[in-house]
Amino acid sequence: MREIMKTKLVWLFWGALFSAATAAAQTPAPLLQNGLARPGIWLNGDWHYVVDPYDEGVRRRYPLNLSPAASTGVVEYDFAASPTLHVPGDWNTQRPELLLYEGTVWYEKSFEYHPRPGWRSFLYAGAANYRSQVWVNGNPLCEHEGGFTPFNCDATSLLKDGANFVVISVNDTRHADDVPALRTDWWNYGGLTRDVGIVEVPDSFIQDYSLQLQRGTGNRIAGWVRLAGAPATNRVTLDIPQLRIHREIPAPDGKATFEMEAAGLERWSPDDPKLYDVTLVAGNDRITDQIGFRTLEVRGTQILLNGAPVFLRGISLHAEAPLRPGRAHGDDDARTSFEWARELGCNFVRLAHYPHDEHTTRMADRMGLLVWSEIPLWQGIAWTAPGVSDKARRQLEEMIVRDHNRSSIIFWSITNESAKSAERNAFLHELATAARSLDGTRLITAATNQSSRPEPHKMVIDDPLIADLDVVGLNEYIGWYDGVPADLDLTSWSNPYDKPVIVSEFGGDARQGLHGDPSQRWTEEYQEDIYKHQIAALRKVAFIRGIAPWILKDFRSPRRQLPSVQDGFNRKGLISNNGEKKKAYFVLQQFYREAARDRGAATRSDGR
Ligand code: GCB
Repeated sequence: MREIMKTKLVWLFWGALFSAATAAAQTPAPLLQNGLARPGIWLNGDWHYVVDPYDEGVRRRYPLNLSPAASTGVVEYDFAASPTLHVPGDWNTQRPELLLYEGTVWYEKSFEYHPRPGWRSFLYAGAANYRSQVWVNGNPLCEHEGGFTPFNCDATSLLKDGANFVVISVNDTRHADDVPALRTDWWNYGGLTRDVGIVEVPDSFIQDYSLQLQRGTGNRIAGWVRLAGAPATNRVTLDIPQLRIHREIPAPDGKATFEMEAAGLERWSPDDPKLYDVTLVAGNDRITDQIGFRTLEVRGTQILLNGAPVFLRGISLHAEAPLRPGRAHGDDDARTSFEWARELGCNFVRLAHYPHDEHTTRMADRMGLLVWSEIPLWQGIAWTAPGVSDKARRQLEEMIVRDHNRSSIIFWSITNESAKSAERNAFLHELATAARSLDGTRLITAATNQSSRPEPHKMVIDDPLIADLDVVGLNEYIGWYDGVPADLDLTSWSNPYDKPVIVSEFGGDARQGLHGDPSQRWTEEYQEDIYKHQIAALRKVAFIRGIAPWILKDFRSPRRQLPSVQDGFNRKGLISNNGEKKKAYFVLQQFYREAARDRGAATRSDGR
């Protein structure tokens, strides 16, 4: 009896100590620019996991990764004997019993590691949906919220030479005051959905940098480099060998700023996605990136890319893996989806409804696709609930910091289809201001579905949010949720704002292989008919600068349950979830061929 009491006391003691340590978990360190290209080790591969629907893992000391055989007390878990999940990857599509699971899953990885003396080691995660907590060798390291952006935490003091282990709990429970909120139209794929690894930098290191063409010039490169860590150096070397640029730049107080003539510079464009190798050296730190240079501006209702008007031949995409079920990640998924988009004739992709992974935006740079990137501030946000604006702001910042050197990205989008209200307008005004102060060089947009109808077939774009935007994204579903395709022939459109408009969504569902009369919903012919009418109607609207129909591929959505038609998928894809093209794909392809022949500058012949 006394022995049992003693054991209980020891466990209580450890429990209290452990909870105190857990409470000490930190917010992540500032994001390292270009973490994917840093030295270190990837921890991708098989991780042991334990499902924890009752959220008992902390109390049961999962972070300590105890071995039941070697422990004196009762230990009711054993990572080493548990099954594995592949990282990166969602848990839903790896185990049938987890398809609909929403809650906590604990991941564990044991590995050999040899820290470099005088260097720092950051635990990096490309994304963990939605909340995650990280422990290294049983010690709390950091926690992160937001399912689509990367984070890194300084683990130098916790990693040992030799055997190490990392435990990460990931919880994807939805809450009304999260971003996104309770309801979306996509699958809530949980887990460590993107790369996880250890990224190494010297004690004094390059934290972040920005290089792009100076506003108003076509060949002057301007930028900055920010240093962090031990203040060992006060200079930065910049090399762009192909432009014969080699500069030593002073970095007083850890920041170097520069601008320089770049004679002979070839500008990045979808037709010629030229990237330059850029190398930065500061003390012992050295990083190389591939960066393109282009100009971007708005003039009235025109968007100018490298000084010339551009028409955006777009398509919307979810980060849904193209050729297998589940969340997309990595170069291969990005390449396949973008090859489909290119074959369709696109020069533009709307990456909906959250930041896609860094492999995707880097692939867009390489393949020459212009990008709309957005945060998941989708319908139904609790605008006034405490903490929501901080959550949105953090995701916006993480998206912009990660990708502010990607020449492909032209739009930061701050919301999708949020209903008008004074609270929403104030919230989004702050967010647009924040986006501009983080990156004053790209255009701020949002997708609105708020139009008014003074007469049945008169559509007037009407949303106070537009005052804060550079470019208007307009979602409309005439022919699907709203009337029938022939209504498009009668619709007149008006834009009271002197700003470019992109039709950021239109479309309708079709089950691939289901054929019938064009009047029969869910058939390929009905969807094809919507596209024919949409294109004919939009050709006539002078202020439209591009379209991004909804959507490239069918995607999983829990609210799409019509048997034999939807079966858990939103069927608005131009390509089925098995990779087969539907008839509407070819209608859009034909339109894009014609638009590209006009050099993409116009949908009509009046020089718009
Ligand atoms: C929309 C949303 C998008 C949905 C789509 C649909 O307006 O922006 O997220 O998936 O409609 O299919 O209903």
